[in-house]
Order: sequence, then C-alpha cells, then structure tokens
Amino acid sequence: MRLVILLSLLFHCSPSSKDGSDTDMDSEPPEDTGEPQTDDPGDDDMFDITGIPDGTLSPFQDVFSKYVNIFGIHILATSTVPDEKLLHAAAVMAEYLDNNEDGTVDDPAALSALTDSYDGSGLVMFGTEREAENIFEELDFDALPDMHLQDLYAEETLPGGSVPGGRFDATLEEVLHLVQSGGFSAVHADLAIENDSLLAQAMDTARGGHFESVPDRYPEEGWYHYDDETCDYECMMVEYFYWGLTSLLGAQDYEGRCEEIAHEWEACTAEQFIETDTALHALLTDPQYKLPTVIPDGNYR
Ligand SMILES: [Ca+2]
Ligand SMILES: [Ca+2]
Repeated sequence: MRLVILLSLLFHCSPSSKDGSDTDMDSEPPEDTGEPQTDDPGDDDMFDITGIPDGTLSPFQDVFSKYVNIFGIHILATSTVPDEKLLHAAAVMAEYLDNNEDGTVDDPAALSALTDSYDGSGLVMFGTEREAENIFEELDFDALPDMHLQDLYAEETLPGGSVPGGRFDATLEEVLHLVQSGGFSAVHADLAIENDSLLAQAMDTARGGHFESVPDRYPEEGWYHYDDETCDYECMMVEYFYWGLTSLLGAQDYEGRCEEIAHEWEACTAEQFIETDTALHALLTDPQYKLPTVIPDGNYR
C-alpha cells in the first residue's frame, strides 16, 4: 500500500503560513459568475469540471487541466484522468466532509483548517503513479503555492467501488488521508498527529509498543504492524486512522481483503475492529469529533 500522506515535496511543515494575501474564499470556484454561490452542494455546479482557475492555482496550470472544487478543497487532475474518476474522487471528498449528505459540512472547523491553512488543501490526481513521477521530475516546486496536498492515481480509483477478490478503491484511503491529516486531526487535540495524543496512544497499543520507526519485529500482541521503513511515526498515525475508520465502516470487509491486508492490519471487519481496538473505536465514535459514520459510496446527494 502506498504511503504518501502528503506530497512531502510540496508540503511545507511550518505552522500555518498563509501569506495573508488571500481572503478565505478568493481562490474558490473558477466560474464565479455572480450566480448564487453554491452553498447548496446539491447544486449540480459543485461537480462541474472546469480548467484550473487563475489565482493561487495558476502555477498548476501547466500540469493539470481538470478541476473541481468541493467545499473549498481543490481537486486537480491531469488530462489522462477520466472525468468519471475525477468526479468519483470529488463525490468521496464531499461524502467524507458532509457525511450525512444534508448539504452542510459536518465539522466546519475541520474544513476551515483544510481551506485556510497554508494556501489551502488539494487532491492531485494523475493517471498513473508513473505519470506522477515523470511530472515531479520536471516540476519547479519553488513556483508552486504552499498547499497541503495528497495524490491519487486514476489507475487505483474505482468509481464502481472495491472489487471483491480484486482491488481496493484507493479513493477511500487517499481522500481520507487528506481530510484527516489536514482537518480532523488538525482541530481535535485528541486526534492530533503527535506523540501522546489519544490517537497516538491507541496506535502504540495497536502496534504493541511505542515505535518511532519500524521495529525489527512487531510484538505478537499487536494488530497493526505496518513495515514500510519510509513511513515515520506521523505517517503511521495517518495510516492507522485510515485502517480504523474504514474497517469500522465496513470498507475492508469483502472477499479476499482481510487476507490481503493481514500483514499490516488484523482488524479488518467492523466486528473484529470493535472487539480488538477498543481505544480507537472509542475515539472514532465519540460524537464530539463528528467523524464520518458511513463509508462514502461515490454518490453524493
Ligand atoms: Ca452534514
Ligand atoms: Ca453517498
């Protein structure tokens, strides 16, 4: 499983560094033609694909050609990404943020953290990982805005959902990484991606100890034992949150999947998760965090 939480090359780790030149909303939808702005996400316009808007995102115009704006979060895609897959990612984004699909983002503070920190947040979509690598080689990173970004590839984006006995729809993972790391964990101290937060404590239990880096051997008693050496402690926390929430919501519970992921995560059905990881389960279901309770299905409103 790929481990990129954020495009580390693009992601700057300094605290919120919004340069003050933007007002909160001015980098928003490209076609703000004076029509009533789409506060109503049921408005079809929310899923209109346009070109990359001028303004903050201009430096991306050489690379990406398709754009959707979901509640202020940018989704940019290269020309090789099929529209259907871009729209699937957009719907999943909308569903994670407005999980009860009533048209209002469930946790406005989390959304604000995503849109107002740095130069905003975005999902960057490429046709393939190969394409992304080729583009990164050419990119002038210094010219890009200081954004919180997550990548997703069309080759792993499955609008029809995960395939029993086959591939997992990575949209559910990568979009969650963005929304959690820049949103949920940014505004709720218990979920913070830091040592000793309740999320960190739960993870230490799940791994069978506190490991700043991947141990030679994980203790037998753990159920989360990711072994990617490039994934540091913070990265491990983002993956852990993803495993927990998607397991709780049933996304990992299909033919062949538990076996496929067992080397990394052993609590793959909701039942197993609730029984095994009581600390994370308590966190994920605490109503004060307003976390998603239904796995996105790619259909928003
Ligand atoms: Ca809502
Ligand atoms: Ca839905």
